[in-house]
Amino acid sequence: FLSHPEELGVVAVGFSGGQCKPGVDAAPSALIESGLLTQLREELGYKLYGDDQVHLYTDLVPKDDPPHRNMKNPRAVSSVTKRIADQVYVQAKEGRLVLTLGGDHSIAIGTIGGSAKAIRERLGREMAVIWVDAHADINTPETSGSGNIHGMPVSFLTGLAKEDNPDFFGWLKPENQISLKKLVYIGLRDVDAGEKRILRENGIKAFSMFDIDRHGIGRVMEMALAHIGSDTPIHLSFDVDALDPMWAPSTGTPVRGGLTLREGDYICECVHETGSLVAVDLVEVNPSLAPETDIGAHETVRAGCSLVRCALGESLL
Ligand code: 5AB
Ligand code: MN
Ligand code: MN
Ligand code: MN
Repeated sequence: FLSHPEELGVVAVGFSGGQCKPGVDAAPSALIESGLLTQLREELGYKLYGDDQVHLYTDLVPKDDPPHRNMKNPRAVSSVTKRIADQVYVQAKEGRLVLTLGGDHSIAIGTIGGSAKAIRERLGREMAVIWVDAHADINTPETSGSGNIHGMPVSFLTGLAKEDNPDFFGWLKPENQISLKKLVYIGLRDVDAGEKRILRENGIKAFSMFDIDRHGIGRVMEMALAHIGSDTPIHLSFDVDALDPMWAPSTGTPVRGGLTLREGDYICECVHETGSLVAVDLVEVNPSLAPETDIGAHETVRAGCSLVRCALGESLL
């Protein structure tokens, strides 16, 4: 699905407005300083495109941003994700694989919004999304208990949450959205009651930690990819909190009982192996949240780099 498989469009987004804990905005710089982009260039042979800088988008954050429909920082998140959608779209429209380094998971409104539109225009096809996360991030503004938009991106991206005002995600048009049938979750273990109802009522495909324990990650990946169907472009959105806090403690909403680093890497390898990957997000690394020692932050950044390298083909012999 890529016209230039060796070209990688990189979007680095230091944005934290989709939740309340500062620090997740420092993740792209931490990942880059630890050598991620150099490895992709020198070891994996990618040609890198996009801006070299990490975008903080402070110009898009209004001084006054009161809640709207219970959402916190709604204007900031809406205008930043709109800008991200444009950036990702430009790279994806060129036929490049797009890597976005977040940032909190609200940025996926932009990354998926941008790649879904480019894939539709370029290939005339609907893209699938593999959402790897401890959480389902499918609250509507009304079901959300926290008001944090990083728990809502999937509801806006699938049209479950509706809003016409362009200041509050009304800029998302059908071409930016994805079908609930083409969405697959892996790693779920902390899903709100309202989200469980949404998953059930819409028949959304989800592999929880229970399914991974029962079938093993190998079988789960077979089933997940079978659900999507071969020959479908895939956007992989990986929340580092899908990993167990043993491997990724520095994240805003850690949940015990998660994936091992090896299971996370395996998910990324399987997606790469399909040859259908068109975009990858790595989100929710927060280097300032390092329980006990600063080994935590270092290990989490290292885990994030490993996931990205696997998704981009490092393990191919
Ligand atoms: B993350 C929670 N469901 O809506 C909510 O880290 C947590 O992007 C959301 O997966 C976690 O606030 C968002 C309780
Ligand atoms: Mn080119
Ligand atoms: Mn998430
Ligand atoms: Mn999460």
